[in-house]
Amino acid sequence: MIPTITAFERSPDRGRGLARDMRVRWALEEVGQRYDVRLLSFSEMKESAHRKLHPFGQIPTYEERDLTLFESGAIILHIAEAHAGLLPGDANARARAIAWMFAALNTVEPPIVEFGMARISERDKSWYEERQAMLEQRVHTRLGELSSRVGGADWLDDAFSAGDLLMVTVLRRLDGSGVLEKYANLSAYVARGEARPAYQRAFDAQLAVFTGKPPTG
Ligand code: GTB
Repeated sequence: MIPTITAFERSPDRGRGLARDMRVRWALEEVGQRYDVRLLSFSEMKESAHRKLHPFGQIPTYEERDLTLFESGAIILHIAEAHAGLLPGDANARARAIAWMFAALNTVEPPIVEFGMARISERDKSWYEERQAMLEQRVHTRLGELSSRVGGADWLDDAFSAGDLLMVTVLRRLDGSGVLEKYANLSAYVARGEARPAYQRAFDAQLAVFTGKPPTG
């Protein structure tokens, strides 16, 4: 059975692949699993039919047979456990890859999201500049630490894993801020993720929702 995910009918990112359905699409492409997408308006996301799937009225969700999931991290862990390709076979390497999934979502994503949200919604506040400098510094702290760990490696822990998939999508949230560019190895790391054929297919599919034209690939 083909799983169904949900995504924005009109993503505010205008097809830049920054909404969290992108990471689920990418994971499904990496493991070669076809999927259907149900597009939702902002009002449909808050209706009771969707809240039965997602208690917070958000995207993405994932439906497969009698299983319904929300939270992009949980969805990707499920996909990675159900298929080969996103988690190593060795038990210790697998545990480390899962640790990187949590690190991406719990340690790196929060300061990046806070920084990005402030840029969108707090620009008119008298304290904007002062707070933004503090939020940017928090992002730099995390990126500096991550950059030191990644060093010259291709991926976070040996082979590409679901940890890399999540970390790349999290770092992409800095798109347009000029912050990631200060870390050459992290910029190269994100570019390596974006160059993967599965990433490209996922990106084209979400872009097609915005342009209204079918993916070319
Ligand atoms: N922790 C949850 C998860 O990982 O699945 C968070 C889910 C979430 O934040 N979903 C967002 C949503 O549904 C879309 S991805 N928001 C609507 C709402 O809460 O009412 C966040 C997002 C939105 C837009 C951009 N953008 O335009 O660049 C980027 C990311």
